[in-house]
Amino acid sequence: MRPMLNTSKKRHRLRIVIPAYPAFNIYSRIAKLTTALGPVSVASAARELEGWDVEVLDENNLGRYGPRGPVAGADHERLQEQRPADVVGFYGGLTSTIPRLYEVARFYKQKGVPTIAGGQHFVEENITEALSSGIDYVVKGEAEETIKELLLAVAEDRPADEIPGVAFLRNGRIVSTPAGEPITDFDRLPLPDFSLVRYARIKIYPVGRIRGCGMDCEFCTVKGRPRCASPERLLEHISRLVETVGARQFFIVDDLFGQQRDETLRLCEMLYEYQKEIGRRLRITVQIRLDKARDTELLHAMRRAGINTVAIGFESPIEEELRAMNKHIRAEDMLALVRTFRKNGFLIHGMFIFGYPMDGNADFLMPVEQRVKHFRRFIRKARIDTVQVLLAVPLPGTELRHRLAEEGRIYPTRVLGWEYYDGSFPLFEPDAPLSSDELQRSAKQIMGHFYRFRYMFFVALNILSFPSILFFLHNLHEGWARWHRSWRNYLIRFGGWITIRQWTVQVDRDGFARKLDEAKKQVAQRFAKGRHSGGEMIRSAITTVLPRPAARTSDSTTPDGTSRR
Ligand code: B12
Ligand code: SF4
Repeated sequence: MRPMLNTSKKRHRLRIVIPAYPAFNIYSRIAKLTTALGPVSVASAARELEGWDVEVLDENNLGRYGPRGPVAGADHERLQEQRPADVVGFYGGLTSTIPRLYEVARFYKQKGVPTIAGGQHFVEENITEALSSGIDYVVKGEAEETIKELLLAVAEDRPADEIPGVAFLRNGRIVSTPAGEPITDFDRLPLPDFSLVRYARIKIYPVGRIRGCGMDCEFCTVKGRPRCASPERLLEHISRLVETVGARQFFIVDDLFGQQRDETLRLCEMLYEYQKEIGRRLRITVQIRLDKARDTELLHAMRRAGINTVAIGFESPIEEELRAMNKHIRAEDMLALVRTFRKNGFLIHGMFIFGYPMDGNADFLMPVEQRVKHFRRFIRKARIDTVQVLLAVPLPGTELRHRLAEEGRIYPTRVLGWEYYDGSFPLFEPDAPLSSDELQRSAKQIMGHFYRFRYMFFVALNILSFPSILFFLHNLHEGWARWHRSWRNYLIRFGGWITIRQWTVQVDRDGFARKLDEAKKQVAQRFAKGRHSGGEMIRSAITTVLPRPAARTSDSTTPDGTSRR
């Protein structure tokens, strides 16, 4: 039976839920200061439909008034009493939040509310799982157009067969329609409206201009030819946020800033002129490839535009690993390139992957201690301001996941569920001579060396040394910039130490070590049975494993926010 709406109502309400992170992790703090752009874009498009009210509920950012559950997430029971939703959408952009997403979806489905999910987790191989976990419709890919057609179909009790890029069940069988064309004319879409995110207190606004990335890194889910909106549209979005809600900080979420070079230069100039006009500096973060350091004109334009932080995926200082990732950069060039960013005054956030798995045929053996040394030496020499060292995540839909599954190395998701897919946990059998415990310990060790308690004293010393900026009387701006950079970095490094401690306590409590042992045992048994040949192995690791809620959601929360642990 098709899920139906109450047709006697004059207006309907769509609520889009951004599910809570499964546990405290290094992004938990930032999640309280921002929100996700994708669901806001979808909500803004849906609001154009006549007769629909739309809201977004970010469980990671409930602000002061959000109805919290006793432990984490929102209290959906209360929300449904106060302001019943007629359809509920779910943001499945982060695989680690999927168990929570399914729990909340089941809650709404039990109440007879139709549920729709979208986001990067929902690739073909996960559709069966979604449709048996409380989701009525899965939207594959971009949803600004699809959501409107789907809501109309649900409201009019029409089948969704004609709508491109959706999947649903009919008589127990999956109907999956072919994907629609990727969006290229962004001017047709409304600007994402963050006022739809009820309760959230947003300090860092995610905005974007380009979707897709021309590169092809093995571990990444972002694929496809880049498609660009105009610089005018992005400036309009930024200026609207500055002028209506006093926004000052922005994260341009484009995966590779600087694509479409001439238009990027034009955007930078427009941003510069705008800030001059309003007499305020904005703080903008972008994600960029290291090799853009070779483009001096671009770097200058970026600085003038108020881009003060660059997030760079260095991934690894080890040549063989870069090759396996398909990263198209040479380890020996990396130090010189990162120094160029630094010299140009950018704050640098370095993103690394520790212990990247080689192709089965690769003949590369490096002991863990040596790897740690490589990483530490590189981070020190590059003088990166902040770092994240994560483990490789075999994300659904990536070549990495397919390769590892084919080699029979992925730990079963029944034991180590999606909630562990946030980069902090080993999720597959690593290359010899590494072990998964070592891998996790070593990544933490590199982070632990960077973020230390002693930086608290450095913060204090830094405050005392403030008058030293007078040595820069000839250039007070430069003096202030230097002082501020070290003060900020020490503070973050001390804060990072607290984060790592909190994370460690939580992981110990969760009993991850026990689950990891079980997962390793199961992979070893598979090998012993010789089941790792070809297709069968791929199926057992990739294809949807129908969820068993109790095992899956052991460390997440119930829809009313109470802990299951
Ligand atoms: C900004 C960002 C972050 C931010 C905020 C994340 C957030 N969104 O809440 C921060 C810095 C916190 C972050 C952290 C991490 N991130 Co991140 N991040 C991004 C980034 C760069 C941009 C997201 C974005 O705004 N996209 C633009 C919007 C318009 O696209 P979209 O979100 O896909 O939305 C469209 C559709 O998906 C769909 N849709 C979206 N919502 C909904 C809702 C409904 C109801 C429907 C029907 C459809 C729908 O329609 C939208 C519009 O067309 C993406 C890369 C990317 N290009 O998407 C990675 C990405 C989302 N991150 C990723 C990852 C892996 C991580 C980390 C684990 C770190 C890491 N190892 O890289 C952590 C996760 C922390 C955790 N708790 O698990 C992966 C996620 C893949 C996955 N399956 O999980 C991505 C895709 C990048 C990648 N390398 O592949 N990230
Ligand atoms: S990791 Fe970055 S550069 Fe590589 S494919 Fe993904 S978005 Fe593009």
